[in-house]
Amino acid sequence: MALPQLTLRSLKARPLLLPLKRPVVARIATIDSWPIILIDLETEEGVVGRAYLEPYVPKSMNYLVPALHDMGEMLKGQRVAPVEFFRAAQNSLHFVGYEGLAMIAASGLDMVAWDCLARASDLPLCVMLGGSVGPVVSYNSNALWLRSPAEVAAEALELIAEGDFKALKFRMGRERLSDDLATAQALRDTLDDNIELMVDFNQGMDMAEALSRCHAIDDLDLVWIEEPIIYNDFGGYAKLASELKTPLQIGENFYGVQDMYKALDAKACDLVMPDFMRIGGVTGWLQAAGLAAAANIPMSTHLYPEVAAHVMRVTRTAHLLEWQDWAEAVLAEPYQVVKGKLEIPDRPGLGLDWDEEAVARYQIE
Ligand code: SMN
Ligand code: MG
Repeated sequence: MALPQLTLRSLKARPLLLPLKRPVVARIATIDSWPIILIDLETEEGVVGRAYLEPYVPKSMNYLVPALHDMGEMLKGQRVAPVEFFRAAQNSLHFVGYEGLAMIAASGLDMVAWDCLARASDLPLCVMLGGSVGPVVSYNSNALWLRSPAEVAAEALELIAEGDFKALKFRMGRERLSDDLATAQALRDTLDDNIELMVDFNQGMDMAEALSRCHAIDDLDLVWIEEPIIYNDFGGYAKLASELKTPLQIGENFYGVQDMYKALDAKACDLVMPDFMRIGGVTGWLQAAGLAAAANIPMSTHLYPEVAAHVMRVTRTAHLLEWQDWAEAVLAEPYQVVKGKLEIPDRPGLGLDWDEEAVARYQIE
């Protein structure tokens, strides 16, 4: 069988705004609709790669869509090679910085190129990466924002029922510590004893408050405490990590594998959870997975559950996949969760196809 040779013909990026069933309410932001950029990479050979970006801030799509189109133009006529595409995209924006929007666009390009290659090879991405199709242990992160203890407890039962989940993440950072503690108590009172809980502070505190709040929840038997302070204060995180018994989790705001290296070097965390649009797509993830393996640090995922499922199958220290169904409204065949595990469909690539009727409804330009 001939190896697939694929030539980039065009890259199409479409901005959408999807409704969120349960708005994101965190200490630093409220988000009530979810921006998604659908990326289609067309090849001369007829294979079309598909991936998406979810950049939180609707207006960021005004900058990311042209950046993606520009990258497509730059690589027109070239052989589809995700690692080389990622590097070319980064190099092309080197002088305005590797991080931020430049990294997010390059990560989107990377994910769609990997999908394209795997589709052309007729292999699920995880198989192409050297793994196998199978279930991936997940937690449900669809909700449990800063609402009242009773509302959070009721929502938790709904989330468990969405896929027989064994783990949930809830958010802290309410005005008063007593309300955060009451929420944790309401969850323990409501849920079965075997349900594991994580807490995310979404960077909402300064160091003084973080020290006192994290100590106050250090005996709650949490799987982790996530992002109590601003994401890039690795010195602050190192202090917290050295004081707390509960594992400290960061990583959704690592911009590239270098950030993760610096965090590990600073002993800023016990666990890592890179996000695909910031770590550098599949290529960046694989590099980060090598670092995590070398440091023996458990690695969880952030958003992008479909991409996450594939790479977790080849991640040496794979821990927990963060399940969110926020792109589901435009997916032709959403992934399924069974017994708390995300099932990878036996389809080529990432197996993502768009429901074009829904896309037409939610596209914003
Ligand atoms: C989060 C914050 C904002 C949007 C999506 C997700 C959160 C998480 O930090 O870890 O789920
Ligand atoms: Mg988080």
